[in-house]
Amino acid sequence: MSYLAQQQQGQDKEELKPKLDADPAGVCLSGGDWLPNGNASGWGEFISLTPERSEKYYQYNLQLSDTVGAFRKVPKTRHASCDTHNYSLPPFLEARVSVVISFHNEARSMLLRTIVSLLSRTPADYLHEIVLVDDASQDKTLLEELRAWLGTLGRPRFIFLTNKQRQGLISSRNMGAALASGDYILFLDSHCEVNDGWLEPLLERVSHRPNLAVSPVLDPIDPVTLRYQKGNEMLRGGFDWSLHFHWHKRELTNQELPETPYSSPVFAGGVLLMSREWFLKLGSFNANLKIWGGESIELAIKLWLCGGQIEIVPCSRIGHIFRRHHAFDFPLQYPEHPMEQELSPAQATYLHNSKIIAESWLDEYKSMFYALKPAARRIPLNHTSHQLQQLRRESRCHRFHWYLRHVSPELSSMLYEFAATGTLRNEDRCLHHAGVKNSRQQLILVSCYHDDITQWSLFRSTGQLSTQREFCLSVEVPLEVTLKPCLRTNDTASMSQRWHRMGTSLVHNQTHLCLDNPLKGRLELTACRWHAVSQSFQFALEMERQT
Ligand code: UD2
Ligand code: MN
Repeated sequence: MSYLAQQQQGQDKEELKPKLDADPAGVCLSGGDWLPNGNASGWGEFISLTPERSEKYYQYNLQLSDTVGAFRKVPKTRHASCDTHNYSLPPFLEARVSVVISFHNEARSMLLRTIVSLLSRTPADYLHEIVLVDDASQDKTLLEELRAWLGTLGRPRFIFLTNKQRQGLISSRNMGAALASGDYILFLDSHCEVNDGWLEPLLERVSHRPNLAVSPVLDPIDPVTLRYQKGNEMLRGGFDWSLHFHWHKRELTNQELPETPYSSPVFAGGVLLMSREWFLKLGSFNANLKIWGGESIELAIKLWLCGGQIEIVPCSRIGHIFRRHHAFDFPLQYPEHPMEQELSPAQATYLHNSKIIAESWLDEYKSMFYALKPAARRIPLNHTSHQLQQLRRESRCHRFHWYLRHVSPELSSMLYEFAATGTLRNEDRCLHHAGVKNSRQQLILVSCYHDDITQWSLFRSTGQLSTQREFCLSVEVPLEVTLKPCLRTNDTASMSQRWHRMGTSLVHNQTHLCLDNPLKGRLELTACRWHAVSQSFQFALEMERQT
C-alpha cells in the first residue's frame, strides 16, 4: 500500500486533510477516491504562487498542468503479464529506496505531481526518503512551503536542499545522493509521473545482483496536451562517436518476450536505480561535468567497465515530459575565451562534458570523438584525473575496447562501416550542409571550427558519402554536385551517389570525375588531376591508408 493510501486510512489522515483537501480540481488518490474540496491554503493556492506563468518559460502547458490535479490516473502502458507476475522482492529493511530529484525552475503543479505520484504508487515499506534539491530556482519560497506541507507526512523522510547558486543537475544529484541514506537510489526528473507498480520490477532485478543498475521504460508525456503515452520497450540505449545519445533497435532472442528485462549499453536517459553504495564507490556522477548533459553516459561507461551491468526493465514504467527545447539558460562557460563566440553556452557545456567522457574512458578511441568534434580540442579542462585513475586501478576497470567488444556492438560496427569519417576539409575550409534555401540543400565551404560543422561518412560497402542527417553527396545531370536524401542501394539512381578515394581525391564512380573546388566555394566535377590542391579533400579520420 502506498503512503497516501495508508495515510488516508490511518490516523494521520486528519493532518493530511486540510492541505490536500483544498485541491479545486480534486486530488485523486491511488484507489481513485477524490477528497472533498477544502480551504484555500492547499493545492490551489500553492500552485497559484508559481511566479512565472509563460509556457515558453517552462516549455510545457502550464495551465493544463495546473488544472489536471496533483494526481491523476494514467493509462496502463506495461504488458498485461507484468500485473500477474509474482515479484520476488528483497526484505524491505534491505531495500530502502531514496529518490533524488533536482530541479531548476519547475512549475509547482508539475513538481508536486511528480512527488504525489511517487507517494501514491510506491509501496510504503520501500520508499525510504525523497531528497529534493532546489537548484537556485527563481521561485524562492517553493521549497519552504513544500517543507511545511510534506514535512507533516511523517513518512517517508524528506530532505530539502537549496543551492543559493546554480550548480546544475549533475552536482545537485551528487549532493542529494551524498545525503541520502537508503540502500538504493533513484534519480528522477522533476516532471515525471511514476506508473502503477513501477518499483517492484526494478527491485526484483537489482536485489540479487548488487552491481546491476536498472532503468524503467520512459513513457512520453506530451508537453502540450499532457497526454500520457506508451514508451517503446524495443529500444536499447547507446551513443555514437560524437558521444550523442542514440536508440538502437532491440532484437528479441528465442526465449525473450518484449517485457523481459534486457541489457543495454547505456541507461534509458537519466532515470535510473542502483545501489547507493555502488554509486558512491564509482565516484558518483563525474564531478567535473557541468550543469547538464552526459552524466548518465559517463556513469554507464564506467559502470560496465568497472564490473557492473545495465538493464532496461519494461514492466517498470515512468512517465516523463520530453521537451523540445531547454527550459533554462546555461551559464557562460568561457567568458574570456574566443570560443564563446562560436558556440552557445549550451553547446560549450555539452562539448565540455563530452570531452571529459572521451578523456576519461575512451582511451585510444578518443581520436574518433575528436575527428567528429574538432571544436572539442579547444575546450580547456581545468582539473586533474587522479581520482579517476585511482578508480580505474582499484576497481580493475577494463579498457574501452572491452566495452566495444562486449557491450556495444553498434558502436563497434560504426568503426568498420566507414572508409573515412568526420569533417571533410579542402585547404583551410570544410564542406558543410547549411540547410535548405529556395527549396535546395545548401552545400558550402566554411571554417572547420563552426560548431555544427557537418560530419561526413564514406561508407565502405555502398560508396555513399553521407551526412549524419542522411543526405548524400550526389551528381545530377548535367554534372551538378548536389545533396540529396541517401537512396537505398537497390535503387539504380543510387549509382549517382557512389564515390571512392584515390589518394585524397574523391572520385565519382559513374563519371570517373573528381570533386573539385576551383573557385573557392563552388563545388564542381572536373577531370582528375593528380596532386591538384583544389581536388584534395581530407577527412578528419581516414580508416584506410591513402595511396
Ligand atoms: C535528460 C534526462 C536527465 C539528465 C539530462 C542530462 C531523462 C528523462 N532525463 O534530461 O535525467 O540525464 O538529460 O543531464 O532521461 N535541472 C537542474 N539544474 C539545472 C538544469 C536542470 O536541477 O541546472 C533539473 C531539471 O529541472 C530536471 C532535470 O534536471 O528535473 C533534467 O533536466 P531537463 O528535464 O530539463 O532535461 P532532459 O529531460 O533532457
Ligand atoms: Mn526532463
